[in-house]
Amino acid sequence: MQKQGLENIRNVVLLSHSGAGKTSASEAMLFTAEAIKRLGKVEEGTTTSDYDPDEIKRRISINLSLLPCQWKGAKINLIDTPGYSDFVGEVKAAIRVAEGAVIMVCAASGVEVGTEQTWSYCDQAELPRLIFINKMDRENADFYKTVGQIQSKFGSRCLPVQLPIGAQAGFQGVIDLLTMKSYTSSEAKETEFPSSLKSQADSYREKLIEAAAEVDDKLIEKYLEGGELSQEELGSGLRQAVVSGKVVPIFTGSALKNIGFKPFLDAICDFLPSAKERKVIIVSDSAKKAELIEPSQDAPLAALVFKTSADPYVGKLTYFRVYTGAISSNSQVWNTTRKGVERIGQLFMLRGKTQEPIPQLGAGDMGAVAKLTLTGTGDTLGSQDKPVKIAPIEFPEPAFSLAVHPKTKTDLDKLGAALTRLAEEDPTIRVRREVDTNETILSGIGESQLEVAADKMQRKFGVGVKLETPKVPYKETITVSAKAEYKHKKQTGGHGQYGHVLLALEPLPRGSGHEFADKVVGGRIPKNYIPAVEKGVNEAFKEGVLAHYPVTDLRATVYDGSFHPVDSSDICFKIAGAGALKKGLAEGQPILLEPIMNIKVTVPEDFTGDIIGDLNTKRARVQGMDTGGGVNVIEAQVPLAEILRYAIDLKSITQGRGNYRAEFSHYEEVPAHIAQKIIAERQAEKA
Ligand SMILES: Nc1nc2c(ncn2[C@@H]2O[C@H](COP(=O)(O)OP(=O)(O)OP(=O)(O)O)[C@@H](O)[C@H]2O)c(=O)[nH]1
Ligand SMILES: [Mg+2]
Repeated sequence: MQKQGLENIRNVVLLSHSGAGKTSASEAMLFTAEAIKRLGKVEEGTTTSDYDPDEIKRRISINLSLLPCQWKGAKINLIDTPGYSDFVGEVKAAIRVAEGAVIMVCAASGVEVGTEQTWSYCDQAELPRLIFINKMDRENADFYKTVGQIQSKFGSRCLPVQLPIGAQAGFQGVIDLLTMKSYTSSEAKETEFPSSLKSQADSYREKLIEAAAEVDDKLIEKYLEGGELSQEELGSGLRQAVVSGKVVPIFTGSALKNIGFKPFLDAICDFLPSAKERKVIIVSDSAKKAELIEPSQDAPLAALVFKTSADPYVGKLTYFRVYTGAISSNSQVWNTTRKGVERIGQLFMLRGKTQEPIPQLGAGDMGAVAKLTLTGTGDTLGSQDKPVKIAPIEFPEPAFSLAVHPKTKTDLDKLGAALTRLAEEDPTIRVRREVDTNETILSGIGESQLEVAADKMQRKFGVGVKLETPKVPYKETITVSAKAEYKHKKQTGGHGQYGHVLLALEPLPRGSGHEFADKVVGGRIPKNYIPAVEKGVNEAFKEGVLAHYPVTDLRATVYDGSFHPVDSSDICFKIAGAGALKKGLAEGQPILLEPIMNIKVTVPEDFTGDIIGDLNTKRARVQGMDTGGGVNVIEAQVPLAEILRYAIDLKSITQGRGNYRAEFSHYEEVPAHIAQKIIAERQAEKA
């Protein structure tokens, strides 16, 4: 692969809802650019991008893939991303290291929720973009209807630069409105212009010329005076318009039939910004503020790590994008995020699973290196002399959790290490231990993502796990003060057993936890036995009398008792302490407590009624609502037990347009009719 200057590199992310054809289109582009010899198919599991066994099995992309190719002297680093919303972390990482985006839209199904979502990510990142209307060969494919949808959702700045020749089974090729040339067949041979499309093409071309002229004072003057813009002027005007986001050109074709990709690769080179044209935000420790730096070859190294994966052959593989300077094989760099030296072994240029060893990677380019020890996703690799830190990638917070149960004892032993690596690979996955329920909780964006994670644990790390809905950490407490007495007395042959304890229990406010106090006077229980009583009480706090849940929010005071000079011992007083507490709990009109969460649901306005209606069925108390920009943020308090699968409910109510965050607020009494059910289930479980 030849060495590239910054201005000859295009880092381009492919985005869309699942199934629009990103992976197929990237395969067609690699084939057209002769980077691969055989055109693979998603259906057959043979594409360059979807090489992972989990991707082949499910026929969807799960990971971002780097797919470089050479086109007209430029190096294009295509980055294919998953369209399924659970894998949004990969999309965010890919967007961060690209200068331009291609949004794929299916000619038959049109603009979908996922299309709007990726569009808004591009807006947030201010990413110049091209639209490709794919699947023109498919039944029901309708270019003009799709263009209409695109324009009504994303504005009139979206303008066709191509028109299709034919549609569905009759789809043959495309007309380029800039050059007024037409291309048919997968070889993209230039053919005679179809005369039937002439007047339509002229009118679309006119709109394009006007939009291109508008970005440049000289061009608009010429245009308004009725002058013809030259081919060059038209191209450069359009480029400016695309780079500044004033125009989003629409292309079309068929990935399956490999039609339309030659002119599309041209367009990527001609219209999308080069690696030189997009500044990167850096944060400096000293100044404590963000600044922008320009990509440049002649500066110390600054490279952003945007992905970490566990490769079956080389081990941990770190993907990075160089912004300034260069990075060489067999060298040392400074990890400016973690402030430590990192040894760099062999660098690779990746194309799907292919790893081509390379000596160096320069500014603007991206690649990977194996076996870094210190470095994680989001870190900057740089130089110690001039340690710049690139602003890290912002990943969405996990919103869906499942409990992980190892299948066997061997699986249990390997579980911790596997989970650590899983979280290292996917920044949207978190692992934590829930002490109250004694479960390991795996959190992420959605159910499919966690299922894939479980498959991956089995395949990559040899750890078998079952995923289950997490248990709710219920607690128990009492509602009235109570007194209880317990005498542990046994006379068996020689040495007997004797411990006698009187406890007073009183409820404490929510969130107080449990306390133990000693008010024994006159040595009725000798001081040296009090710690044993406390131990017994504390142990009994671990399991309440209603449903074996931990006891909280009460004080147990030992105020009287008696002892035997020979038969008493620590163990006897421990038993008596525990026994007294159990009796007292039963006397104190015990209740079940459940965790209440503060939840913030962000949805487009139209869904507000449905969301509130649904929350009401979940015993929620809506506390308030923030409106603005067509989006409502609903705040509510809701029992954790009701929102264990809320990510799934929310997705189905809003077709994926909503998101939410929940955090623990406090414990509250479980309503009696629900408590009865929980107690019955728990007792059945214990039996
Ligand atoms: N008829 C037709 N089918 C296509 C075309 N492009 C892709 N497909 C099919 O559509 C399905 C999805 O294609 P993919 O390339 O996997 O789509 P994707 O956008 O990568 O999907 P995700 O990875 O899930 O986001 C596959 O069955 C493809 O064979 C096309 O141009 N025409
Ligand atoms: Mg794909």
